[in-house]
Amino acid sequence: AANMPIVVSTWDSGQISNGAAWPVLEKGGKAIDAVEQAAIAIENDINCCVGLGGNPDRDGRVTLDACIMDEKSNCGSVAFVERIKHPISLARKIMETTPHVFLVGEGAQQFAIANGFPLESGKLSPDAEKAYKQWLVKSEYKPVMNIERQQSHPKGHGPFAPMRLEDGSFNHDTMGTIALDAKGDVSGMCTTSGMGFKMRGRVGDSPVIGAGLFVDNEVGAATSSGQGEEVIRVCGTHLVVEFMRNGLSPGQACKKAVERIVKRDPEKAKNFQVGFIAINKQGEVGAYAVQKGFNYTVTQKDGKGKVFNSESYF
Ligand code: SD4
Repeated sequence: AANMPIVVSTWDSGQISNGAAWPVLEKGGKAIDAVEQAAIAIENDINCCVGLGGNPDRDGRVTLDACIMDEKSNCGSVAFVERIKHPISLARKIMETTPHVFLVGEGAQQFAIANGFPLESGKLSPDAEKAYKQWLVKSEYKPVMNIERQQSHPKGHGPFAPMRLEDGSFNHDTMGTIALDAKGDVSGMCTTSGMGFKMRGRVGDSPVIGAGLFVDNEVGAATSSGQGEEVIRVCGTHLVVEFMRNGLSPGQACKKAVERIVKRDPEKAKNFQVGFIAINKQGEVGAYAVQKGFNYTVTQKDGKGKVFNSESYF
């Protein structure tokens, strides 16, 4: 029998998002509602990499990317959206009330306001303010490739620099959540403030259907974290789901997708991180990453989130 309901999120901060998703799933609720709650919880949390408290772009402005996808392949995305607290709910609103999938920037914000989403202040969180000031000191404002290549994430995140906490550690990253509900339906979400100190207007994989998130209710779902450009190139999560369709387990599928990414430029791959997580319709879970340090959180049965370390290529 299938192992359901079950919810899986990227990183150990998946405890927060799974913790909000589980009560929905436990009551027999829908996966799409569970993943939206997962996103809302992590967007409310003040951290480096998701929501309005996240790290800003080089101009000092926080710009958010998010997407959501349900069991009928309905999907909604927002990118480069400012001053809206819950981009995931905005993505869902686009999915449910417009003929479109993707709204960006000012247009996305305008749609949000028209639909009653409050316009937030745009002020950086104290941690993000500090991180931005630090970044300004060390970093020349020169929008060239790889300017960030000066500090690498202890978790193997790669050349971009997430925010350092008081104790010297880093808090978490892009949150992707995929869930299988009691009825056997799959949905997913992905939400992020993107790479810290990115070029203004830069959009990563997270809001791109088939890159940061893909759901196919015949097969399963996958989501990703890490250097978005590398994921977009191979339509990473779509690739993972197609590998599962062809018979691979979630873990094998994630591994094959990572190998595809590394193969393109093995030297370059030594210096970036990409991690995938996936579930199939049986409720089996898998993950794989380019670098060590990627982890993910699984919640099922007893409702307690369990953190697993992903295997990696290097
Ligand atoms: C991006 N994939 O914007 C995101 C960043 C990320 O953990 O995953 N950070 O490319």
